[in-house]
Amino acid sequence: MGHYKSNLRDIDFTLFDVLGRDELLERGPFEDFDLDTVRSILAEVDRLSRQELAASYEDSDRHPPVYDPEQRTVTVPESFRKSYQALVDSEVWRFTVPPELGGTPLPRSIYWAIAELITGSNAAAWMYASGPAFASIVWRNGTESQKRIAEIMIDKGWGSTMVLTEPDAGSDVGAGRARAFPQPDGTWHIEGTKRFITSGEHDMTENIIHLVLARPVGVEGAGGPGTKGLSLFIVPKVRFDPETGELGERNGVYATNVEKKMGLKVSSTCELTFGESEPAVGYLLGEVHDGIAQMFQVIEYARMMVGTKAIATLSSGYLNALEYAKDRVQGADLTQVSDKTAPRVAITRHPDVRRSLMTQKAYAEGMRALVLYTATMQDAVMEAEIRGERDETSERVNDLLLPIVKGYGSERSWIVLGSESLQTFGGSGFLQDYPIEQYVRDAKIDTLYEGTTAIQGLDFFFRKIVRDNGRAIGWLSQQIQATLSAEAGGDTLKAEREHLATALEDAQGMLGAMTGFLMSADPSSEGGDPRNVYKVGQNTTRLLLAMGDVVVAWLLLRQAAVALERLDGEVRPADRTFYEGKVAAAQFFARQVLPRLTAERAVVEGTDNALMDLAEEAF
Ligand code: ST9
Ligand code: FAD
Repeated sequence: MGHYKSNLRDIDFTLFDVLGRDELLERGPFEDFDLDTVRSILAEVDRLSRQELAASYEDSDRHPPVYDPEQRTVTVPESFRKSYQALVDSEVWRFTVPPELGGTPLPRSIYWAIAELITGSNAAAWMYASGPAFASIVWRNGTESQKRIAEIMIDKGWGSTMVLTEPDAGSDVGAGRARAFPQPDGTWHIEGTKRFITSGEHDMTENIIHLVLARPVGVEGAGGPGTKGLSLFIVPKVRFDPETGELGERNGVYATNVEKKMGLKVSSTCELTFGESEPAVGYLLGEVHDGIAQMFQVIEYARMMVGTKAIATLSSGYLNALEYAKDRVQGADLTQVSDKTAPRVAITRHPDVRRSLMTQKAYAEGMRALVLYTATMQDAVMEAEIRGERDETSERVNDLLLPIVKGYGSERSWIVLGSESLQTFGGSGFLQDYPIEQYVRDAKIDTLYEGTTAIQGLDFFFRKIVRDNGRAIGWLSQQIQATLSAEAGGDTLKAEREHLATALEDAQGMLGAMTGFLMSADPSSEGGDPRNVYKVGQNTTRLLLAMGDVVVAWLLLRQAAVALERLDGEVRPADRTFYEGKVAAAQFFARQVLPRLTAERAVVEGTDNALMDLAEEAF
């Protein structure tokens, strides 16, 4: 058996029973898909994930890619190459790209369900195989001739990368120093060193298309300071005929180092040096200097992917822990603990193990619902786009939810994986005999790349709430309120609804206090002190995590209400326990997690600037 344990039952329940995604099928842009077809796609991706993709997970961790500093090449392990090829051969990439590039678009919610299965079993394979998704960005933003490059990228199965980070420009992308020099033939020469570039060099594709942020030099109206002065360039590893894709000379971009990492080792993380001894030729994407906005199209997708990966790992970690706990016999039942001859029981009988397992289940299933609910916003945006319209509410709500999926999803997943899933195995969790220690190592990166949690917190408060004038968060609060008003779950979930109502109030209280700090930081207002913005900054991550808990509790409650309806009718025994588990998870989360938000609110409301006044030497 491979390491990966999927939860197709819960994916199906969330997509169709709770979020009604079947209603999108057999009409409009999705007329070719009926429910049976979609279910069989999910089942096949599930099989692929548990088998071919999971097969190389352990081996490629123990035998990571090898960097040759002489040739500046990277060789990936054979086991991983097979998984990668199986993923490419499955052609799931067709669900990402527009029809013009050979795509067969599925609703985004189904797509992200597929992504859970693949990133949970082998996230690195997903990342190496993202060339077609990158091609769709080139297609969407490119000139006519660049659209041809997008087609070639797909036809030839080329790899691709997103290239932002530099040694002195991580979170602060705008500090980037890589430069782009215009050439008489319309191309650009890129110079500089980029760091930490995922899939930056490998031997699985004949070419790699790098999407590189660099600052144009000597161009009027472009190249200023900060992120707004950055432009986005298509820089191939090997130059090629833009009509036929036939490969030409090696371009002047090389992997000058490959990092040795804590986890996700098979994913090559490269230092890329541009234009060191020969020109690194690039093409300005879309011939417009709008680099950061173009790159954010990639980043938004990648943030969703990273959150999905984290949550997928937690789900498999939980199911591995559950299987172990059912088998592991240790100690007597607590009611018989003084009887030294009492029979030994499986650890699932111990109250603390049950607390731990239910914590894992509630977070894993609640955050799966968070990903899929967010994807329903993308469904609406996609449908509107296809009609030639815009659905601004769904766009805003999707934007609001993205830092929750990425920031909250990765933080909660990593903490619960380490403190609960691994802990369930006792000392065995620390060994390489089980996948869990690799999960903990592999999932840590999710709180770091694509914007650290702190960056997600800042994005959530300043951009997604304040700059949005509270529209998206107001809309979301109304949806939660509507569930409460409709008394979803009837008497059975009355106490849980009360906990949710209090938690929503607490989160709103936190937001209110932070908005107050922000207003009092305005120097033009009476007594305004700019340093009060520090009081906001001390709490942005706290607010993000609190709102994540509220949304997860709400979605668990909605799931439980549906489960209760099903339990009212005829159900098979396996379904009965599934639905009972859904109700139990919602109850557990509402009763044991949400009450903590009242304390978090008190912390926010009591914030002062003592932390910021303290001398650095006192730390
Ligand atoms: C990385 C990669 O870590 C790790 C995994 C690699 C996986 C690769 C495979 C993935 C596949 C991808 C395939 C893609 C295909 C897609 C297919 C689609 C079907 N939302 O606030 P300002 C923009 S990579 C949208 O002043 P600062 C916006 O244009 C490294 N846009 O920022 C804005 O202008 P305006 C990841 C946003 O103070 C402009 O930026 N590194 C958003 O100048 C300036 O905004 C990071 O993530 C947003 N949320 O700069 C860096 N925010 O305001 C983290 C900003 O006029 N750091 N824009 O609209 C940050 O995010 C910083 O906050 C900062 C600050 C750099 C934005
Ligand atoms: P720093 O920005 O130096 O942050 C250090 C600490 O300070 C963090 O805790 C951070 O939260 C905090 N901090 C920084 N600024 C602020 C602030 N304003 N407010 C509050 N706290 C702050 N980049 C790419 O371009 N392409 C890739 O493909 C890619 N893949 C990666 C793969 C791996 C394995 C790794 C490790 C990184 C990758 N990155 C990639 C880079 C990644 O996106 C950055 O590491 C990340 O954005 C953080 O930047 P940094 O490491 O420089 O940390």
